[in-house]
Amino acid sequence: MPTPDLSRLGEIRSDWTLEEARGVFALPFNDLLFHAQRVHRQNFDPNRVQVSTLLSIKTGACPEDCAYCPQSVRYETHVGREELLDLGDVLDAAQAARRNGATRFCMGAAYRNPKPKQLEQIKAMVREVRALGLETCATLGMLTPDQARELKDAGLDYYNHNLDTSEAFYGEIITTRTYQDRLDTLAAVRDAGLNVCCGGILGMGESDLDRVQLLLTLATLPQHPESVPINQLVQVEGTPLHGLPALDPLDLVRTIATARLLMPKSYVRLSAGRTDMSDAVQALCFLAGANSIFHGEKLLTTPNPGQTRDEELFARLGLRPEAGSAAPAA
Ligand code: SAM
Ligand code: DTB
Ligand code: SF4
Repeated sequence: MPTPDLSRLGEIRSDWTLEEARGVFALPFNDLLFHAQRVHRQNFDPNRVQVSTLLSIKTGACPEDCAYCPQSVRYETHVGREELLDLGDVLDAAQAARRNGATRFCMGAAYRNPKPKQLEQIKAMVREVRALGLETCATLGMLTPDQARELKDAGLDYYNHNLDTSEAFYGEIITTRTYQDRLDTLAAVRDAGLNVCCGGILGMGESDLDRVQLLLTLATLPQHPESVPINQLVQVEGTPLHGLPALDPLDLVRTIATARLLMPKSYVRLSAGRTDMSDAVQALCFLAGANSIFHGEKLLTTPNPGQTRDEELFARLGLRPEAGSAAPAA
């Protein structure tokens, strides 16, 4: 594997080649972490972590067949079918998130794509959550350009839509929508002026090359996503991916460091899977350039470490939550 030009690490580029990205990923571990931390410090306060809270506003019975997902209607899991939450319940959760120090509130729905009536209800949620002084994020499946613009007009700050893995491995995981469908939604979101949150999942049986190719696809978009969630697969009984060998934590760290180097100014979120990670692994992820997490007891339908464990982790590492950028409530 040729060594990449180390003097160029830190540049914001959308013209990375596969050879270069593979070279970064394959650097000796200490070199990789050194450069990732160096570039991280050029762009961010190394001791600040952005904190978001997730709420599942529509749970279960999703028509898609994503092999990792407990919410697919095709798999028998602990997740039942629920209706779209009422505005009042969403606002209660948003207020609690704000009290607990979150600066961004992300609303997730188990949809293939939102229908017009659902979008109207969700726009009202976005408006009201933003009025609380929280940044808003939504993940609702595929969007048309018009829907993306409507959400932007309602005050949405971020839209999360993951590529999940490389184009080559994608067909092993999802058959009900294409990689191009996902790229089209990302383009609609970007064109509407929304911030893009896009990443993937590790531990689904993908190779190192798949990991590099996912990051390369993200890093060669016309503009890097502002936020790149790296999820470790949460294995849920009843889903096809339950029972796979556990991810090697050093592969997770390596992937995060590569994301930091390919997309120096993007927030890299250590997303799902933290309940299965030791403090030491999470510390290495932060050293590698991760600077955002979800906090709270629950992700969408699976457990997350919770307030106490995260406060202890932050105290042990001298980390502090980042202040929010949304306008305070009038
Ligand atoms: N239904 C919408 C969609 O798929 O775009 C939005 C919600 S979906 C649950 C959001 C993301 O959560 C997925 O793209 C996937 O990356 C992640 N995810 C879902 N189940 C997961 C699991 N078991 N482990 C890790 N990440 C998971
Ligand atoms: C993302 O990349 N990870 C979050 C968020 N975006 C929506 C979701 C993780 C879901 C984990 C499985 C669950 O709790 O259902
Ligand atoms: Fe549905 Fe999203 Fe789960 Fe796929 S990841 S099954 S689209 S909720």
